[in-house]
Amino acid sequence: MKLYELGPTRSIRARWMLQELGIDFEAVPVNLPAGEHRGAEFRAINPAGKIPVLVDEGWVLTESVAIVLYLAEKHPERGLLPVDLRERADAYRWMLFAVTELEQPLWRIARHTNLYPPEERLPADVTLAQREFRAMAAVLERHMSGREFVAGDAMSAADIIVAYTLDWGQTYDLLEHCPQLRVYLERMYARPAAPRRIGELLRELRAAAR
Ligand SMILES: N[C@@H](CCC(=O)N[C@@H](CS)C(=O)NCC(=O)O)C(=O)O
Repeated sequence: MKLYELGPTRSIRARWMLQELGIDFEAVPVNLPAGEHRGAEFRAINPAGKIPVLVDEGWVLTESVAIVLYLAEKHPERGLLPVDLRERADAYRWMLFAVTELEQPLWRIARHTNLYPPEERLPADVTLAQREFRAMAAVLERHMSGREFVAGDAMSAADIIVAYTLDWGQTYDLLEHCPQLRVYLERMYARPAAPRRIGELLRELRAAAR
């Protein structure tokens, strides 16, 4: 298998699942700061020009959550998706909550503080997005009361999606009001198969760009 990735990006979700499953894979770095993802060669693999991309025996899959689910379903014996219908539905619920309610405000913050050209950035949207992220994180904080994992009583694909997204929120200091989420995050990233933290990888990427 091949994973097109770059340090702190959403490709971490795919890497994390591969590492949890102990699957050997070829990591193909995509230099986003240099615009490699906009070139014809990469667009032939993913017309959206985004990472992660997984290639499994020549078959291409994009979208980080789809990749994580594909890998979990390809290895049912590893139990990374609950078998019970309602527990599985709960896992889907929190994955979708993470990518819609939590990730979208984070993506707005990233674009309006860093990614858009300075003249296109809207500082007012950063304030709104911070407020929306905090409100939705508080919902998850209440859900996690007394729980070790997001769905069911074992680690699942949902924990990978949620923990990565919370780590992203923490890089913007948006989890001060969520002590249980901070403990959960540390526990998830203490797993032997956990990837490196976004903050550390971002610092490395910025230092390399200087
Ligand atoms: N919904 C996609 C989002 C992928 C995405 O936006 N990846 C970013 C890095 S985190 C990217 O490749 N950005 C390049 C660009 O938008 O130009 C997923 O979850 O895989």
